[in-house]
Amino acid sequence: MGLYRSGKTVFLTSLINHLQNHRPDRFLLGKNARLVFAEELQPSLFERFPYSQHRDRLVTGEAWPEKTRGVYEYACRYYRSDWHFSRGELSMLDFPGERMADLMMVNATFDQWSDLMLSILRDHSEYHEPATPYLKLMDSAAVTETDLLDAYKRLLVQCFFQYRPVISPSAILISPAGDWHGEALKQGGQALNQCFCGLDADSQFVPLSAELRERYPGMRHRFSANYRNYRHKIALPLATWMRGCDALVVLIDVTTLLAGGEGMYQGNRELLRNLIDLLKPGHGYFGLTINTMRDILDPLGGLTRLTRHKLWPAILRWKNISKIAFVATKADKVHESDRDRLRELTRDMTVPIIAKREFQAAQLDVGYFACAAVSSTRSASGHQLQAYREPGTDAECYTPSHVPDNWPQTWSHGQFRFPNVRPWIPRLRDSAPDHIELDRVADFLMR
Ligand SMILES: Nc1nc2c(ncn2[C@@H]2O[C@H](COP(=O)(O)OP(=O)(O)OP(=O)(O)O)[C@@H](O)[C@H]2O)c(=O)[nH]1
Ligand SMILES: [Mg+2]
Repeated sequence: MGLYRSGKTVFLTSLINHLQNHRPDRFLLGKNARLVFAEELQPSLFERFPYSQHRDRLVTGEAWPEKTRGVYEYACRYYRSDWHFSRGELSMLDFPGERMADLMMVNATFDQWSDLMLSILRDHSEYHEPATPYLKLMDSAAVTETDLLDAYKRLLVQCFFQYRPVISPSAILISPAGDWHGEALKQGGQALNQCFCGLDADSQFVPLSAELRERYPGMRHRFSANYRNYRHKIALPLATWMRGCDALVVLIDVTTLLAGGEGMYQGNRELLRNLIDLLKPGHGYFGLTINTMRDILDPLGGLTRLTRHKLWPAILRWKNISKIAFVATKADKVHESDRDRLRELTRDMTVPIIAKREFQAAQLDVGYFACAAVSSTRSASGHQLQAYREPGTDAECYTPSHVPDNWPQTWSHGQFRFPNVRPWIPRLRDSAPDHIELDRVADFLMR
């Protein structure tokens, strides 16, 4: 998982390219194991991930993949030279990063979601400025549904302009049918009239304070019903899939967080904290910790306890997220001498979020990586990077910012610069791109 533009689609495309055409000298797995790709499998729940389309666009258009607008799954079967009696099956998901904000709906009723959204808007300084008109409107003597919808839409659009990630319902940016409104919103004009806070124009909802919920029970009732439909259609399928995963890869674009300023960092971290709380990595169904599971399943007397245990049907279906990889993406946008720092910043940002879970669940493996799925620069002397231009022309040279040792106490938008570059990828489809540490991430996940 990762926010919009964090690099999910590029990550998956490059990973699939390497798995389908594995070369141990370029993609190290285990102790030099060879992976043999057997076949692509039918996705279980979502549409098929358009791998070839993304791979071709990288080469022929020399352009990065288009923004993802739907939920896509890629599944395959493979063999490994260091496994003699088994084969592996891998299933991975790609989705629009904007949908991450809706995952907060998963365990919440409309009232609870309202309280959570309003507490983020009130208590987190990075939302104060865009949220003030909406919060003031809720405190006024009389409000109408239209006024609230209008003000909340404007608040979400301001958050989008200021790169704040908690924009929910995300349908305001990507409709349930997959129409991306971001570009039109940037142009201004009438675009906002075509964007809805819900499944469609007649099914909208916005968070209501406890006081408004009491004062306007009709409004609360309508919004609750619209919220439930939205949650069911948009948030639940994604969350259910994620909760059934063995491993979670959290992509964090540290270069963009540095370039975007401290508000962007804080917003991202808060959202990540909420999502980790929701997915409860290291816990099985019903929130049992792995320690409890192990105790119940202990071979000395565990079986007796298991048969007596009320939850045994659930335990037999037990699945949980037992690995998390926190991955700083686009590591090729920083000079090679700075890449360890990129990994350390990712660690500093996420350790406080995951530490409690690691402590409670003895079998939660956490890894930290600085990775580029399609490494598109070459580091040169004098802290310079060479970026790919066109075949036959000289590579362009530029100097990116230095990555700091620690997250600064305060920093502003534009203080750090890590320019975007074009993808540098072999034209031959079965030749996978250069990468940085993508194999380490894969090895961690597929071990
Ligand atoms: N230099 C470099 N840039 C990358 C890499 N991966 C992603 N990018 C840049 O990041 C942008 C976004 O990458 P995507 O993979 O489309 O991001 P996403 O997380 O799928 O975004 P959404 O579909 O909006 O959720 C790309 O258009 C590139 O500009 C990488 O490995 N190296
Ligand atoms: Mg994408």
